[in-house]
Amino acid sequence: MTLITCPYCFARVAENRIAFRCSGGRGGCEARADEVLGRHRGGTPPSLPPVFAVRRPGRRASCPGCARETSRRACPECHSRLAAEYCANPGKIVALVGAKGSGKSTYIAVLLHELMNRVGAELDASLTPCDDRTIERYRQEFARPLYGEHRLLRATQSAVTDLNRDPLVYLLTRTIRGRLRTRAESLTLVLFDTAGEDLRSRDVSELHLRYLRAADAVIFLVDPLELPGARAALNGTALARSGGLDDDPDSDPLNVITRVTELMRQSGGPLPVPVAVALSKIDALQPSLARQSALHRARTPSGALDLDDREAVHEQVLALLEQWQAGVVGRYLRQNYTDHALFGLSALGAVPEVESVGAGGIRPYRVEDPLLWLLYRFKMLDGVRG
Ligand SMILES: Nc1nc2c(ncn2[C@@H]2O[C@H](COP(=O)(O)OP(=O)(O)OP(=O)(O)O)[C@@H](O)[C@H]2O)c(=O)[nH]1
Ligand SMILES: [Mg+2]
Ligand SMILES: [Zn+2]
Ligand SMILES: [Zn+2]
Repeated sequence: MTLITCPYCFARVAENRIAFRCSGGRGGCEARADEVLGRHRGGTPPSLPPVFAVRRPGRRASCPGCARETSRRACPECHSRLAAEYCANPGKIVALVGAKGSGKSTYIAVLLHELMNRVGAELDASLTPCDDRTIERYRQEFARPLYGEHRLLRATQSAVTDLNRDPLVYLLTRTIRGRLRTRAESLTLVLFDTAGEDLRSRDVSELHLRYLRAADAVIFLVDPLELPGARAALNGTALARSGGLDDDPDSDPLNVITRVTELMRQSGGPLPVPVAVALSKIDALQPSLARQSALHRARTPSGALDLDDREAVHEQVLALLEQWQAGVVGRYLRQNYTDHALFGLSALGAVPEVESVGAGGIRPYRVEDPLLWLLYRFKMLDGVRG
């Protein structure tokens, strides 16, 4: 029995329990308040034709109320619409977490933009939004301010005050040309743009918990400017901007990693989910890194994962953590995860101004690296040496 994880409420639903929503319209059932969807999204329940269960869900079902056929599938738990492509290919859920101000929202905006453009072309991959809200939210809250107006994104509202927090759901599909046949492989990217403060253990919501536990992979963003040991390497604006959260133990990178790990843990022993831990804002530290450092050179686009480059970056980040007296991060990961990798990246490519992107524009550096590694782990991308 195939289990599908609803990318909105993260309930695990057996394929034969997928519900349908009446298509409504003329001759169809009338719209009514959908309390279930209302409870999930918060606020006034939306007015929609009813959801019904069927004995054997196929591509279509006929509504018991009006006998009309419908192809609109819905999650039985939260009544969110489940796209046909999603049900056919439930893929993997990638969770993105990090402390307040670690750069999550900016990273989402830039990563998606890169996947739609440069990296998508390199990988022969397409990125398809799974629902209209994703299209709308990406445009309004991420692309327009950052790419349209070159403004930095505002701090994400906590889910406690902003109930309208659906994740962005995309299907990343790669065409993989084998020797015998060509196949398509998909990865569902469910990016839940959490506010840093929502991951504190005390007030973590049920939804966040389900999100973390449903994740097939995790990307942790760690802001190196919040690591006291890294500050010696900073100067100018970057130095002025660092340490803003010093008084807040919840923003300590290791605290966030530990807390999230404990939330995900459902039994003893190391966690099997692959975890990518990335130092964000690496641009601020580049001046202090040796010129021949792996974190100075760009990845060579090859449509595959360069394993030598991967190892070099991992070792370099490990060495930096040691140098900054933060070696405990590496040790913690080794003890608590069976599969982890370290990264250094920059969404913006340069230290920004107070409210806007720097004069050079957005020049992402290695933002795709964690995703390439995950694709490799999920056998959707080849690894090459040399
Ligand atoms: N130097 C540098 N700074 C960055 C980069 N990305 C983000 N920042 C800075 O970090 C700040 C916070 O970034 P956000 O993306 O809003 O961080 P967040 O993790 O979403 O924060 P919350 O929503 O409050 O949890 C931005 O306003 C920028 O000043 C980067 O690539 N380089
Ligand atoms: Mg944010
Ligand atoms: Zn659901
Ligand atoms: Zn009906």
